[in-house]
Amino acid sequence: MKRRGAPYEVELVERAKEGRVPEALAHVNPLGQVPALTLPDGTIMTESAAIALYLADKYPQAELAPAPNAPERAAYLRWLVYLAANIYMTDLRAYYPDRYTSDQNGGKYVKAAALARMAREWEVYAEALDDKPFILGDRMCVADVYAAMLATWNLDVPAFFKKHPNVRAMYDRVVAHPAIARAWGRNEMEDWKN
Ligand SMILES: N[C@@H](CCC(=O)N[C@@H](CS)C(=O)NCC(=O)O)C(=O)O
Repeated sequence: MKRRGAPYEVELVERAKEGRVPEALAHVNPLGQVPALTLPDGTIMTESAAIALYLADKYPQAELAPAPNAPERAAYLRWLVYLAANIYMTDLRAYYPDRYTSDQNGGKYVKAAALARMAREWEVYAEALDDKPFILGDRMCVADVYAAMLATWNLDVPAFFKKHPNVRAMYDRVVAHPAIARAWGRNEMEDWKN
């Protein structure tokens, strides 16, 4: 049988307290953010989208990315970066609004604007997904895994899935993948099954 998995170790870290980087993370990511990946030669990678792109290319046998010359490659890069550069960043403004204003009372406005923006960004993604099983068509790629993760960060996930049943259907397909199910389980991700 073709070996798809690659060995890895998971290290869980404490969440950062506002303004304080947890010690375990300080030498790995000066911003105190997860995820971070340490490669066998000690190289440290941060930035979730870069890590996803790197791993998918490094382990092509997992078939989680179209090959560099495949016609779907442009859409693959576009949507993965779209998620990381837009929805993820808007999520951060919704979750950490006070970081994005120097006005003591400004957080609630940052959050409200972030939620409106996020709704629009998801509409664009849902429209691109359309009635396809995954963003590129029939085959899952790491952009789908990334989108499924971000879907669970909506403040009201059931309402979000109700509004975007096609994103929900994609989410269900992603979490049915055995490796994703394992990771979701380890992270104690809530089960959004009906
Ligand atoms: N651009 C980074 C953002 C990472 C990020 O914001 N991670 C959050 C968890 S979702 C975090 O560690 N937050 C703690 C903090 O910023 O203090 C990436 O894509 O990896």
